[in-house]
Amino acid sequence: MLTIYHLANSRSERMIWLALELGLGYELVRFERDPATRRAPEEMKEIHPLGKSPVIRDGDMTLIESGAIVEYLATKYGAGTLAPQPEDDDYARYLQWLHYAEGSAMFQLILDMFMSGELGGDAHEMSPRIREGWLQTLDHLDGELATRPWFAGDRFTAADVMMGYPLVIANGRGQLEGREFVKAYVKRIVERPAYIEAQRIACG
Ligand SMILES: N[C@@H](CCC(=O)N[C@@H](CS)C(=O)NCC(=O)O)C(=O)O
Repeated sequence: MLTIYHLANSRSERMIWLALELGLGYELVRFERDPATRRAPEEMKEIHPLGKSPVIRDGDMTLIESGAIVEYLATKYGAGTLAPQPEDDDYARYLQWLHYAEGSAMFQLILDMFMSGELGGDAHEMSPRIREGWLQTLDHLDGELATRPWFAGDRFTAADVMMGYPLVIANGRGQLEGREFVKAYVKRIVERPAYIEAQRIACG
């Protein structure tokens, strides 16, 4: 049995979304953030010592880190539907964007949020430089999505579950204005039935 440990307003939304895209059965265990600090509650450390979200359990195996979890579920349970195989033309691009999402995009986005003071405290003197780098990334992604509808190619893959998350947040921050291809991509993401249902479950 698959268990998804879900922390409110966090990356574990992706796991619920992916499970729905794949038609996987799962048990959901919810955690609320500490109201004072907005951090994960201490009980999450009983699931995994790092106490971060997302975490899944599949049988007696516990797995952390969004990219690894998404790759694991899509490869093990997707029967090739959302995970291109090495012989497929879109395989290399699939892997690139699946890993870019946390390794680069989320890293820049979170840094921009912290440095700008959006999450509390004063803006840091490095904030304009961080913001410039993140906006340049969004420009690059806009150019990529000008050539194809989904990150790997013509079909929606698990790489879009990874990349969709930071781009929906960027849209909510008003950072997609003038970046019409990314904006249209986010519209395609948020109109997917599995995405809509995942949001309902994650926020419920
Ligand atoms: N790169 C990691 C990031 C994990 C992470 O920082 N998760 C955040 C939620 S989005 C978290 O658990 N924050 C609560 C805390 O640090 O107390 C992943 O994608 O799994």
